[in-house]
Amino acid sequence: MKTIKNIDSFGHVRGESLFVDDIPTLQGTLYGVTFDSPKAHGTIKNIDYSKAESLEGVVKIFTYKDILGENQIGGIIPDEPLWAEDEVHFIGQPIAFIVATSEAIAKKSRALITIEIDEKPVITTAKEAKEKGSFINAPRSFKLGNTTSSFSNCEYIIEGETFSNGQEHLYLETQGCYAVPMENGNIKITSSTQGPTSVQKTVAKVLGVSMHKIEVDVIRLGGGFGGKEDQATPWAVMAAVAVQNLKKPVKYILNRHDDLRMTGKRHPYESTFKIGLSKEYKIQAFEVEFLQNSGAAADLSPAIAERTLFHATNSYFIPNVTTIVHSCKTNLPPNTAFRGFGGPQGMFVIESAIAKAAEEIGIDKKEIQELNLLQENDEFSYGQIATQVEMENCWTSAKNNFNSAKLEEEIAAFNNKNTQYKKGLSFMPITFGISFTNTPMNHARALIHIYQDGSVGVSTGAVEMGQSVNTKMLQVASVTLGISTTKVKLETTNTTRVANTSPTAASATADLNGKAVLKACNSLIDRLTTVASTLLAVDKGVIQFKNDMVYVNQQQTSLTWEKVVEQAMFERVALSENAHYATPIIHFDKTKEKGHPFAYHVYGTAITVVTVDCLRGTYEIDAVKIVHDFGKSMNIGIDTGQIEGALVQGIGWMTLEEISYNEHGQLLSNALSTYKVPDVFSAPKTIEVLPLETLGNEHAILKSKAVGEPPLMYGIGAYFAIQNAVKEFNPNYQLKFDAPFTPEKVLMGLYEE
Ligand code: MTE
Ligand code: LUZ
Ligand code: MOS
Repeated sequence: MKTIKNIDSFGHVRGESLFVDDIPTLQGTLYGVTFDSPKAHGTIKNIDYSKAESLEGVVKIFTYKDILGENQIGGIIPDEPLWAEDEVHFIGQPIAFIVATSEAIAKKSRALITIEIDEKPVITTAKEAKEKGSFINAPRSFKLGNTTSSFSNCEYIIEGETFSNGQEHLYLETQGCYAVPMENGNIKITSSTQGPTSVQKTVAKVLGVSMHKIEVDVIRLGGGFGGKEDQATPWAVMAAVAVQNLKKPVKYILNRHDDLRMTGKRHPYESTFKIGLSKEYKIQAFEVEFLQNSGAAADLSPAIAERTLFHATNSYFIPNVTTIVHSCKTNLPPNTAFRGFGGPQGMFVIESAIAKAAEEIGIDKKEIQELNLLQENDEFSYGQIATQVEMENCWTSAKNNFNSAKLEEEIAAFNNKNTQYKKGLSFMPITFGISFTNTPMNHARALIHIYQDGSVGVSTGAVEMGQSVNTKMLQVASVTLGISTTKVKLETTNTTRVANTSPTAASATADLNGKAVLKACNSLIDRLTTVASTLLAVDKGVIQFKNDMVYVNQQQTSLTWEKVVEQAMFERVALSENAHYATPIIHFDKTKEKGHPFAYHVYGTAITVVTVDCLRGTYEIDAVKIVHDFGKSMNIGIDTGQIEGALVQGIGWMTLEEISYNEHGQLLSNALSTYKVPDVFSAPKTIEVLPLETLGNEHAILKSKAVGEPPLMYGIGAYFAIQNAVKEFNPNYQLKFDAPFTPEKVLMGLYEE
């Protein structure tokens, strides 16, 4: 298929693309700022707004008392107020919303508010929460076979603990929205959200109005990465409450500090595992208990916990599995979706367990990995039978194409010669399920207009956030209609054109919305074929639309696309179509924790090579060589970009990015000086991506598999490659599974006794 560049790239490099803050403001626009809790847990004794309110330019300070509907924004569990009432549960919890004639005045006013809080004990870690019985909901557990009995048949049994820290999304565009009053109490909100319908629904609930009074429009996001799946909502609701009350436009863009302090991140996980292997190194049994640090409210934590269980065995077949996850309630901002959605946290534990087993048995980790790779018709712990499995293909192809045997020899030779520098290598296989794990969310719609001049407008429920989903939708429309890409325009994502959408998430956006676009275009083509067949006096069956022309029996005619559209208009044929797509074959029974939740899986293998400076503890990622199962990629440039971005994000999570809260629940890593994200210097020096040759999957759009999240987990390979290098230098080093593996920890490891 002919591929095209991301349709946004030109606008982006010229600074012409519009984000929320770029929308021209209307006269009389007001600006909001949040007053949030300075304490992580306690009862509010008193708040004095008098000085803040009397500042010139302050229009009104909103609190929960101004809410006409419900003070509730929890999506999965109703456990989160928009604004705190009597109690606060994390530093950064919104208490009031100051609306003023300028942002500067609103901020000045915020500093004049005084608050007295009766402090209560603060919990910051999942373990502490579990000890105190502080949970979001009941635990979930998946079981396959019988771990208890199978451990007794194991030759090797290894137990251990792991920790993986949170991760800040650091989307370039911070959270924000612009809410404008329309007639009859209607409100239009432009939001930087991955979930326009969630915003619409929650605004309606808090305002106490029907959903049809609220229109949400999304142009594009300057990145979301999961951070705007649920957590773009509160800011839009606050602005909407103010608009409802003041009948003036209200803009609210969070500055970076406010965003970092008030929003949740990837969930930190503390886990304990037990793994059992046979004499032949076959993994017989695996038990794991995951403690998810959910923060102070549910947000998406239950769904994220569930995906951790789905990916707890990563790319391996294990006949006896018992997994359990506790969503632990702590006094941190509610943690939320982040690329991989709990999957990476699960995979880090099984990779750690295999690494520890290999160390204790005295063999190479990769031997155990390779022996246990998922095969055709293997059963996952959740009951789905694996089909069209490409795991071993990816692994073998990586080994052969990148000549890993030679790489390993070179590394051994290097390590022999050098003392200050040591190299390490790792293999990281991935298997990621595509579909929202909550089956009812797997649907989408597209609304397509063919205008009478032959140009086309496409609306879907997909939100463009840099992943280039709009470009893919445009490709689907242009290929299916047989017209050039310049004739197709992607509209903004708007709840009045495409309603009841699932968020842009789970890597499934292009599949779900693309299938709807395909269906709508096929219906339109069917009608236009009838029109063309009359014009040309031929059978419908011999007609094809291609290259902006009509073809008969593969032969180009002189009939143009425009002429057919014009004739269709004349004949009063409908030139608009709305199509709905719902993923077939998927189902899941939560009472049994069994089913077939995923339309298909994405597979791949990464080989990572690193060099550690054993004097300083610093390291470089020399190369990451990946064989990835794209199916039949519809746009290899875009898909390779997704692999590179996700990989670097995954490496950042595993090596550099260290979220730090003190015991009072205060975020210490609250700026880019204290929170290190990968830059061009810490990114791998080379990234090679080799597409696996496969037939693709019929549930993927045009057989092009979902690509957004899976490659993040290649980054886990960096942790184990660094560990291997540390072991080369210090044979006394005891394996630790405590991510991120920062240069400080590497240095300690290099010199531990
Ligand atoms: N790529 C960019 N540039 N920006 C983003 O915010 N989000 C990721 C991924 N790739 C993201 C991105 C996440 S978390 C998901 S779920 C998918 O894109 C969502 O888009 P898709 O379903 O179209 O793959
Ligand atoms: N969001 C969600 C997700 O609601 N359900 C999911 O299964 C999911 N998976 C990945 C990312 N976001
Ligand atoms: Mo992605 S975590 O599904 O937004």
